[in-house]
Amino acid sequence: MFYTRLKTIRIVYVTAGLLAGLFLVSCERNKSTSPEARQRFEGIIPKPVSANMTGNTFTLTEDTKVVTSGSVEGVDNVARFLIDKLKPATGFNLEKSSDGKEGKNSILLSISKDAELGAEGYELTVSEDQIKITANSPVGLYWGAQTLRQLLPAEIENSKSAANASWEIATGTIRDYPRYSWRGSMLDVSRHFFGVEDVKRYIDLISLYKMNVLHLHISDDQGWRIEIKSWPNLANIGGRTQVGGGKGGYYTQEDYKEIVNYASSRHITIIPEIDMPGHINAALVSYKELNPGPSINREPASARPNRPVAGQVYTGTEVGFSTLDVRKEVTFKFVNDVLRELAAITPGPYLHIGGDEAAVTKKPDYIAFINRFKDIVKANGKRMVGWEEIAQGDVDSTVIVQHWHSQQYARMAAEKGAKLIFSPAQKVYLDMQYDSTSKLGLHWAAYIEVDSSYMWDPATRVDGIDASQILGVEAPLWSETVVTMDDIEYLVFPRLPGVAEIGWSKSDGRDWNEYKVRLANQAERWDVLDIDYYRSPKVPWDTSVDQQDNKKDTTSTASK
Ligand code: NGO
Repeated sequence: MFYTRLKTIRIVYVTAGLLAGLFLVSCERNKSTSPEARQRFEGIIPKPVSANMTGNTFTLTEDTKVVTSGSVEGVDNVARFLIDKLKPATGFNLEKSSDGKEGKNSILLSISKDAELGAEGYELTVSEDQIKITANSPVGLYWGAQTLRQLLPAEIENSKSAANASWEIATGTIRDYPRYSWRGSMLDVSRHFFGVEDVKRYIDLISLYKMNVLHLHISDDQGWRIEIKSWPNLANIGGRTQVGGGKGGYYTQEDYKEIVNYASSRHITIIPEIDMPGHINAALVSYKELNPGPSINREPASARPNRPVAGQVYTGTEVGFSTLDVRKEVTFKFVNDVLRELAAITPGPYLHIGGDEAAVTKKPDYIAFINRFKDIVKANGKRMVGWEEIAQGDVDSTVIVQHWHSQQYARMAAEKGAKLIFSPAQKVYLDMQYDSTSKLGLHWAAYIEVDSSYMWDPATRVDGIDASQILGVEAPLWSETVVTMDDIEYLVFPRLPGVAEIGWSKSDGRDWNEYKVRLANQAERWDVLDIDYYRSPKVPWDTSVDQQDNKKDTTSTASK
């Protein structure tokens, strides 16, 4: 009797214990979405096509596995990228498996067929015990992985030491694909030189916002920045200095290949620009025979004492004083050799020939130049890209014209059937000052605050251009006033994520007042990434849940 009662009590206890345990387990599994995880899910930049939360939480742990399925080349690289990105901050060395099994506590990457997602889109589904990213291609999976980064707490960006955070992600589904195929930025490494490590950091920063093009402006009046083996003085002499007279520098072809490979691992295409026939002084300094004959040098230098003299080392910032000579055959030997060597180390399909501000090139000569450049680029198996002035030449649907200043040239390019990319200086020149007090930058086009750089649309910017001719957007950073990586970051952030959103997200419903809150929430990520951003008064920086809860000191800036 006594024994039976004891047994009953024990059964009751055990059952109660089991039930309590089950309850706890189910509570843990059904942990509702925290305000922070919700804010991250709703705050993704660029804004996804659709994002719906289901109210629970997935927690990344050291036992989470990254699983790939299918044998498409490149999927494994995305898995590796994700594991490497998550490791420093979490301290987890996540196991990778390629058996495609959708186990519990896993991140599954798989290739699917989903026409709506197109070449770069992805679907990301988060449930309590699994994350699944599907896409038609590795690049789509990669953008899905970038979204996943933004869904995790900002501390995930700590690349130096393990951070103390609970790695929670809101459950739900995101379906996403870009509006434009060309979403880029340009870095001017000629006016001031930036080395390989700086360029890699720049690649990582633009990639976080799903940009897929990096245009490198590698030659200008002040400096030639790429080794050309058949014309060695270009780099050896032409690369010796920069604006302000600093020591300059150049990329060896091996350096350049390293940049190209790094970019390609981030699904970014490098577009090299040799600016011709103007902006060519560094080459004229390197090889005297490239200097124009007497018919071009119309004015003696004494007639314009304050203007730079072509053919002499130049460390100022004036433009439009140098040109190649269309009548010299050596000019075309030079152009052929340079573009041939560059094409050979550039896997991307484009070569940019510049073409802007050739103020001392006679118009018929200019047109003859552009037409010959086009043939040379084509003969090297590439597509020609050039600044909008090239619309004066025989541009056709194989040519890409980069609009920066003149609506007339943009329309001329469109009428001739060319494709266009949009870099309107008044909106997306990242070298423009934010306002008259900005510590860096120029203002010839405009002062561009963050709201202004976000509030425009490529489809309506220039009348009379068919939407099908617009490939996308590119935000250039010219470096006349930009000397260090911190300088780059100050001008680029917080404007660049907005340009990325203009390129990626649909325009319906795009609204500054909604966007500025998402932008503000990125700031804690930038702090962890050590980005020296400009704390614009237009952005409500203290809207993050964390900052509201803890009443953090919002007066301290991110300045290093
Ligand atoms: C212009 C000019 C560049 C300057 C830049 C400064 C173009 C296409 N050409 O843009 O040489 O560096 O402005 O904002």
